[in-house]
Amino acid sequence: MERRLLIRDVYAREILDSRGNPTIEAEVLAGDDVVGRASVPSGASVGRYEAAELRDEDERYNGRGVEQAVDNINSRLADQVIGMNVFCQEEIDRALIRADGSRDKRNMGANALLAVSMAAARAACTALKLPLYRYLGGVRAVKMPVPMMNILNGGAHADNALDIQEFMIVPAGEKSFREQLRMCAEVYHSLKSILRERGYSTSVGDEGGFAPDLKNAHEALRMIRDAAERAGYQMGREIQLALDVAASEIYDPECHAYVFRGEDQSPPRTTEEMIRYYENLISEFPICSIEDPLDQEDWKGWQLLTERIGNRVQIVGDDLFVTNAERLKKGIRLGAANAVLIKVNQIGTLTEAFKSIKTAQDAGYRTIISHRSGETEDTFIADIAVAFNAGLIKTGAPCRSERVAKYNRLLRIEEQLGEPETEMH
Ligand code: 2PG
Ligand code: MG
Repeated sequence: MERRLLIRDVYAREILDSRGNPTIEAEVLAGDDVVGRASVPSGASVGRYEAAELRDEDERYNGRGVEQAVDNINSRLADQVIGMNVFCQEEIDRALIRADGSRDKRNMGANALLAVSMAAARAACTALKLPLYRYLGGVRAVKMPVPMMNILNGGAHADNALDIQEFMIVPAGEKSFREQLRMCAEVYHSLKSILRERGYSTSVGDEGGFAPDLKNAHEALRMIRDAAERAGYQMGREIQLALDVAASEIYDPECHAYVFRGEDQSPPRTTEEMIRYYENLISEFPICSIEDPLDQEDWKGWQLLTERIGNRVQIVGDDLFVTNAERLKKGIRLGAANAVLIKVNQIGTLTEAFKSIKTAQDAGYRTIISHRSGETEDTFIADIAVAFNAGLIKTGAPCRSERVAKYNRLLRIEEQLGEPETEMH
């Protein structure tokens, strides 16, 4: 017989995220006394095709308040899901999508839908006395993700002149998550001393990585290479590099070119020149992954880039796919990218995000579960990464508690799993 526990109440409130902007926290009450709570993150470099966040756009919080979205939960969405079985995640998500009725969830707000979707899953796993990853992934949840740790911030996440948004380190080889985390944190600390010695600022950006005023990507990558070596690691063999270019942010549709504003001497680059730029970068540095190397509309460019370097480097679609299974299917058909970034708030419900993970895995695309630059203390994504054997997680530097909370959650999960498999690079 199917197990049933009915949703009795739903309540949402406005809280703050790690940038001091409002976001939503929701609670779902199932049965008499089971409460699941979850909060939603928010991005700064937002893809054009993401589901729509509802913001009040009034005088509170510079227009970023979420009172309307909170209200939508407490009245309209609550009405829809009260009385539903909390273990039927798909049905709950379908009801939320129906209640919104728009293509991009602008009516109720994707932030409102997601808060309820996540809080329902939390209530369900709490009722079953299961960890969230076990509830979501069942007996197949066995693999710890490898961290892609963003230790140097630029672009929309920092006030420096670096055009590339994220410079990440990725531990290579078969090691426990605990070991991988230690390696990354050690490199992070040695990067801090190197920056200090060379007279650069060691203040941090939105994701906890340093945000020094470096000239360009080469300088940033050299600095990280020095840091890894000083920490005692062999660059390329033990630690690899990864980039999130967030290229839609630097693409100028008027001149059909990419403008590197921080590099005063560099003329705008065409798609072909960008591809050559990446070919040079990967021949100089052990870069294993490049996210959003080109604009979110440039499908042809993505195809060409994947053809040219996709056999050597992981090419990750973030703004390109926006965790949307339909866009991802198009990419798979075209051979654009070979990996997808999964951000639950880009699509607005858990069921849809899980569908994108499955679509990617069925097609042999890699999956990276990702935070947003605006986060909360909620560690939900750590559990998603394990539940779906995603292989990789992107959740910032080992600094700022909203980032570290996810790493610490993974340390606990690893203990519970005993001797889990890890992804090899
Ligand atoms: C990204 C993310 C997270 P944001 O571009 O991958 O690192 O940034 O949340 O600002 O979109
Ligand atoms: Mg990105």
